[in-house]
Amino acid sequence: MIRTIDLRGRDLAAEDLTAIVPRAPFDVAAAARVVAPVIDDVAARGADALAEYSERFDHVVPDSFRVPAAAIADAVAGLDPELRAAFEVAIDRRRRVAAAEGGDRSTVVELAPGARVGQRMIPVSRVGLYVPGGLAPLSSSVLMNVVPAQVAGVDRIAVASPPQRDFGGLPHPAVLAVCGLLGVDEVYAVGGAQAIAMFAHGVPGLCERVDLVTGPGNIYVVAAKRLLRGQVGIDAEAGPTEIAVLADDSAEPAHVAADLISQAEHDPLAGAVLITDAPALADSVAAELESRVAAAKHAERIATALGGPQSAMVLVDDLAAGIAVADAYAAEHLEIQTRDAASVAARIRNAGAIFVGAWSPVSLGDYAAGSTHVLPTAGCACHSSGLNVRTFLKAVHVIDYDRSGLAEIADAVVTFAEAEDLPAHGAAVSARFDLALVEGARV
Ligand code: HSO
Ligand code: ZN
Repeated sequence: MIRTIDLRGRDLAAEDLTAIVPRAPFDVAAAARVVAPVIDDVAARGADALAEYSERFDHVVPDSFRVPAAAIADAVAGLDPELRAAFEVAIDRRRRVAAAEGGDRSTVVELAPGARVGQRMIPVSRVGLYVPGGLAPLSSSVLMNVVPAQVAGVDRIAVASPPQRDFGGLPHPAVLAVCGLLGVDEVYAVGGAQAIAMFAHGVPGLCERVDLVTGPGNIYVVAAKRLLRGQVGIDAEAGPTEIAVLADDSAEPAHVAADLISQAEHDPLAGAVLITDAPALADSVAAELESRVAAAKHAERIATALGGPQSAMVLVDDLAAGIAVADAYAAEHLEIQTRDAASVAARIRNAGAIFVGAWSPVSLGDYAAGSTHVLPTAGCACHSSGLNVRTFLKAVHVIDYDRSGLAEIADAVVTFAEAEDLPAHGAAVSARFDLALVEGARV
């Protein structure tokens, strides 16, 4: 079901390791051609266009795109107590971790007497958070988006999630319930590219435009984000989910198989990769996969994901080679199931999130570890971070020089500006001192 790629005995330094395990085809450019007219239409016709696309794509038109406060309150009131407790512990843990993510909010460096440069971290004022409906409406994504925005100090938070035909055109009740528990009252029953267009352009009489859009979504949501980036801030282009497991012969095959399956469950395009220096472990994991997939509720989706070119068991000579492969793959989620897992984890450079040892499965992080599950996919972990408090903060430099501070550096600015043939730049500095000379003062 899952293919094996044998890298043993090969000179990995001579290979392009990023090509070893490809991602599933995910043609955002093609999707962008489909959604471009949708975006233009929402910009031109507002709520009328939303109704048309809701009918076409979600097969239901909500009575009101803005979810009434009573529907959110009802969703909270109707929560099963056990589910409510699970939501609450997950929110609490994510909040406690988020509290440490903003870093030192403001700094000032005094470079010379009278020459200060500060950095103020200022929250974005208004954000639009997208929560997918799709194969499974992800109520956990509500808290993964909202909590860091709240901790950052964002004033106005709007959430959009597709209307569900089974729930009278409202978003899934679990999505509404988490909004309610978090105190978010601006919620829209709008999905897909239309939702991103609504956030980016605003819809008169319904939704004011936002400054930043975050959150995962299907390929049409990703395409809309790509097209609207610049008009609105965008967190990332999230592709299908991925898991890589770096394991040695100390790993428990049943656990490795269960973890690979857990992410394959999301999507036929999901990637599941085992990297190991223990061929016997790979054999046992393959056997476990056979039996576990057959018994899984979403067996077909899982089998497609595991059988796709984006999934593989990669055999390597040793853990150093395994680390090189894992770094090149730059998984959204990377589990380390080896002896001394913490020190192996410390040697990883590229992963969206690292799950250390036998007791830290990815699905813990999906819900309740306290970490984010909105993570870079498709190898973007080599340059990007998961959604966190800093996503919602802007760093603003504050330049505060006095006369003597500017005088001390004036020559450097004038010289630099002349070298760029931009003498008016230099003059903006020297003019201040020319004037001072006229007044009889010296620099
Ligand atoms: N694994 C997904 C997040 C998720 N899993 C939500 C379950 N619910 C992407 O990181
Ligand atoms: Zn998941």
